[in-house]
Amino acid sequence: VGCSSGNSAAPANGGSSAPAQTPAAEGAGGEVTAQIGVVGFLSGSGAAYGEAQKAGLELALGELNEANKGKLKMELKFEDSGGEKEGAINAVNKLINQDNVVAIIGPTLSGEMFAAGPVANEAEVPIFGISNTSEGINDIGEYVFRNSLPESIAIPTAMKAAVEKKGIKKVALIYASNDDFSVNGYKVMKATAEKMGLEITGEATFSNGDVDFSAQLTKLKQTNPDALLVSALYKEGSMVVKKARELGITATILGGNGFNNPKVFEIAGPAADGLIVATPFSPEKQDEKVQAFVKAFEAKYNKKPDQFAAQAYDSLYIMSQSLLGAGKADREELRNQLAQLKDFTGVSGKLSFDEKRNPIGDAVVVVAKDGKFVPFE
Ligand code: 1QQ
Repeated sequence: VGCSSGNSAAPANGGSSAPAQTPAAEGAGGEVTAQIGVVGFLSGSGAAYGEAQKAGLELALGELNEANKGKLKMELKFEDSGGEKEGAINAVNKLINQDNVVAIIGPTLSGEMFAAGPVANEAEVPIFGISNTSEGINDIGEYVFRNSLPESIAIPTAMKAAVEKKGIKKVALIYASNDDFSVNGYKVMKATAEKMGLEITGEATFSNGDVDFSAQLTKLKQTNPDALLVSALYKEGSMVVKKARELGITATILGGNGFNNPKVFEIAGPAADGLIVATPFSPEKQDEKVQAFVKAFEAKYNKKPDQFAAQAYDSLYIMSQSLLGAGKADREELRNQLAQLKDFTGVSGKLSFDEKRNPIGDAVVVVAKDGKFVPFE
């Protein structure tokens, strides 16, 4: 890269027999300082995801640094990926090679993790997804973790609930074909529909960045589905929902994780009403921990947290617990501690990892009503 910092990064693939670097030193009085990098979709069409994640992380950081005084001080270094694979790769490289972080949280999109995860994994730096819901994320390697509930769990939960309560028999699908997350969500929707014996009346695609969905939706309307399954990020997804209603599509609309952000109501307006989504987090949940989080979040930001803020918040608690377990800011120790995580209970529910470090957890099904998501019952 032409730039040599005093403190070189971990070897790219274990070629050297030198002991692993300790990215942050133990400070006076035994307090461990840990620099953690964050890669977020902080600008561009999905910036509300990154903003929610940043808010959740900063809230947790304040609470944890207070609680861990004298033992552990975490510092967050935010990098904006712009939602692009290239941006995510550059951010990960910078955090590892220049900032010498002990671990990375993010990036936001599955596609970004597929691109940047291998870079961190090769460098043996733990990388922790907080919103990557696609299949195959953990297959990148041993240093890759996530607490985000995969769509393969969330979507079937939502589809089963919707089919049961709405008597759905025929479905049409529409998705963004140039986004890894949206494509994966579509595959899960289709496989679930087939497994449930639903008839698929039609399929259509669009690209992220598109603003006109009339041709696709007009075609799908003619196939007369009982439900429209939408796999997209919030911007395009919300425009699809709005257009579908404008075109007189009355079918139940069901979406994936991309819809778990309040921007949906801003963009789709009243057309969002009735939209069904599965999420591991609901601010309405009558649970002490959840309500304490919602209250603290509202006090700091003057709005309710969404799913992205919740999983971000939980991730720093997991980092804190694992760093305290490691007793030092060491990448390999931290990785081992993360891998051992069992039965962590956060605001987005109970979390443990399967043998491939995939999160195991439950989804709740929510429905949009008057500008917010409420339990679907
Ligand atoms: C993924 C997602 C997106 C909705 C994150 C914003 O779940 O990319 O996996």
